[in-house]
Amino acid sequence: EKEPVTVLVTGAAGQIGYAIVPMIARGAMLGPDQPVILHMLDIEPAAESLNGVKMELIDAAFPLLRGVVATTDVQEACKGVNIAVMVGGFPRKEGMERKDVMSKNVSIYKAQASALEKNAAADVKVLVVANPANTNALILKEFAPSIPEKNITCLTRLDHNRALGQISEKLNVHVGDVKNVIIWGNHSSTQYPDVNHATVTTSGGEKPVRELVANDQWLNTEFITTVQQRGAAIIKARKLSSALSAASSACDHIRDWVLGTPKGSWVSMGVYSDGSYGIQWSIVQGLKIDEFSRGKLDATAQELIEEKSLAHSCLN
Ligand code: NAX
Repeated sequence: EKEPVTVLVTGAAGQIGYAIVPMIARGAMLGPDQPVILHMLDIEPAAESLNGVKMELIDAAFPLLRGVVATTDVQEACKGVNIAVMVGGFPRKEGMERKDVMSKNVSIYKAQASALEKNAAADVKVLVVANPANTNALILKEFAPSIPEKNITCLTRLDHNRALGQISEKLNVHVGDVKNVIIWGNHSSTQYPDVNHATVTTSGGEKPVRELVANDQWLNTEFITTVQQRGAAIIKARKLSSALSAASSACDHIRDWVLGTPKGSWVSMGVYSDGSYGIQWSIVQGLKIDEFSRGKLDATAQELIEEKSLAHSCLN
């Protein structure tokens, strides 16, 4: 039998936390034969509720679950962690300036970076979910210099999956037959969901999405804005932000990172872009970028650069 893998979920008493811990305990993240130990972190005001989640995990009697730690101590939470899913953060509340939210999250991610660096396994794989996800991941990287930067990523898989879902609905094909969409840039409304390389597996072989949709107007406007604004649409409908889809996509992200993607297919992850290749994931090279795409890529890149300088100004 395999040795258990220790998975940390921060913000585990929150919505996404509540949705993701049973997925992890059932093997949706690391496979049906991989035992896991769950570490759940939240803050003091949520301690009782966090303990309730632990009680439910015990009650669900998951055979793969070999231990549960529920704590408000970040050092204890990070001890021996192999996979860290960072969901905890300070949400933007009505009337708050972007800079205020940034400042709160920058200090959380700075502190948690040090705790991970000190206590986690040397090869810990980190996935940041909490917003601003890309910038929180950048701060985490800067304050955990001993963790390889290839091991620090953020979630853009939800946007990727949303794009697959929209194509599948539009063409009335199975979502599992759609692949190779790309999400470029920030996990925000400037992100660019790109279908220029996406395909659908049909009985007649693999066909480009652009050919099957045969409606560039829809692909270049409504499709893009639907994916960009999907988070807001969920909030409007549910009065709560995406949780089950975020949790499921976070499991997909880690699963494909640890176990790999099938030959000929790729997925979207927020990664530190240094242009180089590595052993775990690699950036797909050589894709043709047309002028329309170029403009969208530049806009979202510009936003990330602005966020980075805002985050750094919060550190002073
Ligand atoms: P909730 O507010 O339900 O849960 C957040 C939890 O984090 C709370 O229990 C809170 O007590 C805890 N927390 C706050 N500060 C903490 C700290 N310093 N250490 C540990 N825990 C702390 O939010 P939820 O809906 O679960 O969303 C969590 C985060 O995911 C938010 O930042 C949200 O914006 C972000 N999202 C990111 C997505 C992505 O695709 N990257 C999509 C979904 C989601 O909106």
